[in-house]
Amino acid sequence: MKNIKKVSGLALLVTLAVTSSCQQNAKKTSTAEMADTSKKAKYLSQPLISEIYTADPSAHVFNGKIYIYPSHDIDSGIPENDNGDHFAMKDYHILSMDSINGKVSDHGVALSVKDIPWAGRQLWAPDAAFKNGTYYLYFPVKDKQDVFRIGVATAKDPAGPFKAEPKPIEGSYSIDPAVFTDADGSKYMYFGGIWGGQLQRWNNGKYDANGSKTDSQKENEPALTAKVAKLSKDMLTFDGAVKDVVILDQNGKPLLTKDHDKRFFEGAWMHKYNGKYYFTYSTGDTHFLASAIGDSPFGPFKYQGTFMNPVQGWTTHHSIVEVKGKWYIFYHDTQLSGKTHLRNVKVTELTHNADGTIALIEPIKK
Ligand code: FUB
Repeated sequence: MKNIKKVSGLALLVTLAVTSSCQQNAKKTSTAEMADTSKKAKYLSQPLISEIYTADPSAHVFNGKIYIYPSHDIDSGIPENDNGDHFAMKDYHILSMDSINGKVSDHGVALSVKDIPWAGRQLWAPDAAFKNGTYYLYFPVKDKQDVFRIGVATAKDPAGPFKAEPKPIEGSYSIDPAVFTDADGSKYMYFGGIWGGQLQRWNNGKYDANGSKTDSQKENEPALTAKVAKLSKDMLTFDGAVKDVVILDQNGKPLLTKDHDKRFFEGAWMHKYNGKYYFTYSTGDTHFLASAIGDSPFGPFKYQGTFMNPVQGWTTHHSIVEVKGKWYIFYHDTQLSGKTHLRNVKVTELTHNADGTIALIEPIKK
């Protein structure tokens, strides 16, 4: 009995000790959880995946499923600069979801820089399109002379793997291709980006390797702008000339370089709503997403204002897609890493106002 009592006493002590330490742990855990929850609560939406870093999400519905074509961010150790050298991505992973809030699948490597015969470095923001049983992945990458060009790769499955064509698309340059399919099946590619995207170094189809690193020299001139080209029936070439995407202000005058919080920087996208063409883009160094509306895929487009305020991170890059009668915007921020070059993709609903403008999205709750 004595022994039993002793053991019971010891057991009681151990139980008390364990209980109190458990309570402390429980307390700690719940505090940590609360902190985590409150951090999460400040964001409008949560990262779609956290196993790899992803950015620049171009979303499409293929065969009733949502496919996302993002950049795959990696930590290359290259210091940050205005050329964007720190964005040293080497491959693409394609993501898919059965529904907007559904499970996200990562389909693994769909295309690697080492398998693109003409490529040098930096696989940046891609997009995809479908025609006659083939999926086309359009991607910007620097060639072996360190000049951004746009390439195309094909696959029979929307998730790849994709096989790259031996050469870049003739007449293509700069970054961020976005392919829009109109109601009649015609396809148009919007592309271009200033600063690290090199658009300011192109003049009349010629590249100046010693050209400016930014657009800031021409403050009172019409701003540099995105380019648009119709895609040929073969989806591998441009059909006709590359044109400027002209964005006019409320007085019908082109936006100027000094309109830093309005002018095109990079990340073009096109969607059609109620018969109008919505050209949307990033203002880059001022960190907004802006929209301009036109009556033709070639424009001109009338500037409407900004519709997304700055995200956490240097800037965002988006796509807009209709899924089962609702509109969504896919975008990225740096919630997971807190680092400019290690981003994560997200999605949230997008609303068109009664007057046709896009309702303002606040990615960080106030
Ligand atoms: O991901 C690299 C570059 O950053 C993209 O091409 C730009 O749009 C910006 O998101």
